[in-house]
Amino acid sequence: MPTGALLPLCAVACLLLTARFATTVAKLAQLPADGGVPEVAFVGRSNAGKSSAINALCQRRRLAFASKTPGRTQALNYFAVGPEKLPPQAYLVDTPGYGFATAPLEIKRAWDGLAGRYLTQRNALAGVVLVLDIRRGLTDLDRTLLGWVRAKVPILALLTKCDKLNQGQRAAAMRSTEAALVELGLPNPLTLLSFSATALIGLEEGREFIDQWLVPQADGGAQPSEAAEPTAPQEPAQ
Ligand SMILES: Nc1nc2c(ncn2[C@@H]2O[C@H](COP(=O)(O)OP(=O)(O)OP(=O)(O)O)[C@@H](O)[C@H]2O)c(=O)[nH]1
Ligand SMILES: [Mg+2]
Repeated sequence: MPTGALLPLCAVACLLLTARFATTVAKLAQLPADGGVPEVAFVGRSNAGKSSAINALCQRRRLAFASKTPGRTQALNYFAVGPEKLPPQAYLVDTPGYGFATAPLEIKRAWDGLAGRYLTQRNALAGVVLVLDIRRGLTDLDRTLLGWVRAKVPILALLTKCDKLNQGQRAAAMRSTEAALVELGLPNPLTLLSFSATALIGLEEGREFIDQWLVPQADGGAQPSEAAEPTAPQEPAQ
């Protein structure tokens, strides 16, 4: 294995730049075999910017489908990374957004029956990217979701759309979101990153984190779930 100070950055860029669409999973039975290929799931509220973040990190305009209409991503969309002619080295997984108040029943079912179970049960899950609109911060729906992520699975909180705030506002939003996350007392390794898919902010750092997760762990990764069965996150009563 060659060594050198520049190698990690190159390896990161090369890996995510190979991303291509792999499959859409509408039912748990359609999931790829849980055979040690690491997966990184992008989760977050509807319209938070999950699909846009995947596109920006992979430097592709329309790899994941981004839309102004909340709730467009309704299934698990798998993107393979690694050399094209070989079996996938890892997957990025775009998940349905939650919290879209007028979402049709199928979207709520997707979280009950598909995405929630995927998150709690998937052995291959090597990391979770929690996409938060930096102007909104952590919501109760995000807290519910974080409770489903097994303790060993690291979390990257991507505070996206930071182009909408000035430097001072960004710093304040980062501080308050960090405090809200710390207050949860999660056992998971946790990192926050200020990000913008449109202004291309935080891309290298984000890629570096995700790249670490995409290399299979010697200990076989996360253990089988002991988490409770999920129920779809609901809007808290105000
Ligand atoms: N200004 C700005 N807009 C963004 C950014 N990221 C996403 N958007 C916009 O936010 C809207 C939603 O983005 P998506 O990436 O589709 O969000 P999503 O989380 O995948 O949405 P669902 O699939 O519906 O849950 C789109 O209009 C994007 O153009 C960003 O970093 N900055
Ligand atoms: Mg989407």
